[in-house]
Amino acid sequence: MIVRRKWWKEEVIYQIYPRSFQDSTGDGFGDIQGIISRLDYLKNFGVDIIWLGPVYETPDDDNGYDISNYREIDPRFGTMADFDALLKALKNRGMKLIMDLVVNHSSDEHKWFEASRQSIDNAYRDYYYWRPGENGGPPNNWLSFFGGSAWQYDELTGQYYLHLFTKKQPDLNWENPKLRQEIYDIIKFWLDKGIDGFRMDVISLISKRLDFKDAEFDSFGQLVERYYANGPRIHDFIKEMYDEVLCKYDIMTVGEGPGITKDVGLDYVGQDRGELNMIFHLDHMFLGFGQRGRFDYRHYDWNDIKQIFREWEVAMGDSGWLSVFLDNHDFPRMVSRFGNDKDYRVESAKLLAMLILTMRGTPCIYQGSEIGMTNVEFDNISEFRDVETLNFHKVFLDDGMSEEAFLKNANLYGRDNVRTPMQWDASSFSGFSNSEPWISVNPNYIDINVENALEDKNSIYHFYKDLLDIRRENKALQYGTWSELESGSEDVFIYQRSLDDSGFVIVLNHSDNIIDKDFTDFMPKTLVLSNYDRVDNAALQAWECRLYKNK
Ligand code: ISL
Repeated sequence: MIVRRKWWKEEVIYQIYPRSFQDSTGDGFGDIQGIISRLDYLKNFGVDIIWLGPVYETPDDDNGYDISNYREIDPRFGTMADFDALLKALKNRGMKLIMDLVVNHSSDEHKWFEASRQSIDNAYRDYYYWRPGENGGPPNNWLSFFGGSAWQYDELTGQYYLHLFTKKQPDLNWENPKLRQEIYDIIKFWLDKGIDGFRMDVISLISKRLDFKDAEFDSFGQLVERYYANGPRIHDFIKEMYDEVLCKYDIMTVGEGPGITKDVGLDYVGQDRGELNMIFHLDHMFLGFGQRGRFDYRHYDWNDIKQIFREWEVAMGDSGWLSVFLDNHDFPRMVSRFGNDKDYRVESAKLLAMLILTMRGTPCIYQGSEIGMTNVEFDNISEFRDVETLNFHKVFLDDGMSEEAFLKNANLYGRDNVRTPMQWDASSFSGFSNSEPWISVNPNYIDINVENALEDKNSIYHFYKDLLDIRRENKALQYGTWSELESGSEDVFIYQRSLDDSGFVIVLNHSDNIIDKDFTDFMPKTLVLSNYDRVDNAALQAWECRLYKNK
């Protein structure tokens, strides 16, 4: 099979987390005008597609992933005129915009839900999942992603509603055709404005197993995979959305979702299925999650990471497509998690950059990773903002975990690690804002910031920029086949990308160890890029990465 050529396979995505990117009004909260003021930075960096996190009207229980009006911009981010200006400013620069589509659930303050809860026979009742209790408790034993039961009792009608996330995020009932039409209209509204596609939040969860049987599971991950994800009508719904609206535009879609395993991945993105263009699978993101999730750490190592990359490569074959990423707004900073942010921050951040920009798939770079931003360390629970961390703080402490142990886990794996303000310069509040931000700036902003990175020719930023240039100019890095080469060392990952007679070999020493081994005899001649000034053919330095080209 020939891999089809598409613009979204050739370009690179940059994820903006709006509240933490740039504040323009001085309220400590990032906004759309702030983003506009930084577009030249992004254009010059060399990314093509901006993924804008949710900026819709929201009560903000889960940082905008709880939407109360899908056709309005939340005033904290600006106005619709600001949004239109952003879109125009991007187009003027030859860049594209994709938005978050959050339609597994709405906010409980959405007018649909407000009507739905009024009475059992309300016209909107069936837009959500309402069920009577069982034996004086919730309808079944399902758990919410953010702690506690997935059902909330509502006194008004004496029934429970389903919420896989917080109780302020009731799940929408996709079985209802009227609801589906409303969603397609919302999609049309934004596409008609000229946006270039969507990142679809937890799209794997929109079809429910309607018997709502009690679940049997050993871990939260298993509960999601067996009972929440890939429900019986998932592909009917996605296909219908494609046929009714998506197929009419030249856009890209990327589906996010827990429970999209390598065995079912192609069902979402096989090139002739008429569903989605690519997925963000989360297998590598869930590494380290124990039975009870992210605050219950379980050991893993680089062999697990590599195995996931290999397996997905095979699973996608020539028909499917992935977006390749190592962090986003839900998981720790990649250099802190997969690199060594203490002794080899610069080297390991560059190695991780080389990995995401040379694997097969559309790379997605999360804001700040291009300057090697790290996890933050908070000493007190009052400094955390994320509803997931705050809810689980209560759950784990009630179950006997110590405050200290919980904080350790939250600092390791909590989502606030990636949500601290963008570090632009060494001025107060890191140039993000001129007043106290909604979440503290990471104190390392004095050293780690964009201004320093732009000045230093050896910075992580410039390394990314070089990789972006190389990827843009070489079709082999976009469409080339992927195959692994035997490295003979468990600390070294070697693979090649080939297209026609052009090819690259990538060598990554993902460890603190020096590897005394000569890899050059089976390497192509030209070393294109490395993260060390001097390359020693007889050894690989700690976190050394090299990109060779055959011509
Ligand atoms: O972060 C997680 C919980 O531990 C993930 O499982 C996460 O919930 C999952 O990746 C889905 O994330 C998306 O939907 C959530 C929202 O909180 C996340 O920010 C979003 O990316 C609910 O809308």
